[in-house]
Amino acid sequence: LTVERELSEAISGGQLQMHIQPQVDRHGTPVGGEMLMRWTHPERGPISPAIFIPVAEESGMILRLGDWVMEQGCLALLQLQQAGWDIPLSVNVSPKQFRQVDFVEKVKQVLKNTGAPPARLILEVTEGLLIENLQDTIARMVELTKLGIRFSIDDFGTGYSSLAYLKKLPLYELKIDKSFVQDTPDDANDTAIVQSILSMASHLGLRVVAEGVETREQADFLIANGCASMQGFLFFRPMPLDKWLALQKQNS
Ligand code: G
Ligand code: G
Ligand code: MN
Ligand code: NA
Repeated sequence: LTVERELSEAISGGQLQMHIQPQVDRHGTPVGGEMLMRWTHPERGPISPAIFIPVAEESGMILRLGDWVMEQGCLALLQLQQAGWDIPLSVNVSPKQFRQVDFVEKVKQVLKNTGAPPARLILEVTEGLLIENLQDTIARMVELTKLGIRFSIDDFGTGYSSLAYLKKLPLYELKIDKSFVQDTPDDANDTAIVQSILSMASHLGLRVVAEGVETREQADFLIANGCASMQGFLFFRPMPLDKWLALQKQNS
């Protein structure tokens, strides 16, 4: 309950911030970005979303956080567009958030209120979403896809769901989890797993983003195996949107 109250204060007290982590293509050119939540507690300092998201998910606070994140994502998308950056932005959606009865309606509403372009919005969902109520999940995804929104499977390969969903869902992208990328190209098993994901995605017509790319060797390996996009500390760390916009201005 304490965390719940603290998170509630965090939202109203401006302690939460959205950062952007740019994604790059094989040439290092930014082609998109993921919005990541950051919480700076007035006394305790920065608290990782890896800690507070699961708590928020457990307590139901994720619904309020999720609404806020979706709105911030749409506002960021608008800001990027206005700065001449017509690139897609990815927003994380937690399973509980997606399963709200009025989720589709809420997304439509925030798009309408902000005027953000739905065709530039990518929603990242995890495999955990796909374990229950698959028919309902498909129906919602189809409805949102009709608006132009695209779907990405985050942390691909770490969940417990079957591969059958890959042909049932209207997907645009897979994100290879950083735990697989981390030990490439040295670890033979991880190398084989990453190559297999890239090959399968290519045959299924899905875009792939590799996450957690930290070394040049990892990037070269991914590029050599046809990975279209990469995200990781080698290229950019998550940063405030303003910082990113200023960087772009400088380089243009
Ligand atoms: O940014 P970082 O790597 O510390 O994030 C840790 C975890 O928190 C990741 O699993 C990430 O997906 C999750 N996360 C970060 N921002 C958000 C968000 O806005 N919404 C949701 N649902 N999860 C987020
Ligand atoms: O689960 P999700 O993919 O949404 O979370 C992305 C998380 O990965 C974010 O918390 C982000 O801060 C983190 N991250 C991004 N790039 C790197 C990286 O190169 N190395 C590591 N270890 N983490 C990264
Ligand atoms: Mn993500
Ligand atoms: Na991930």
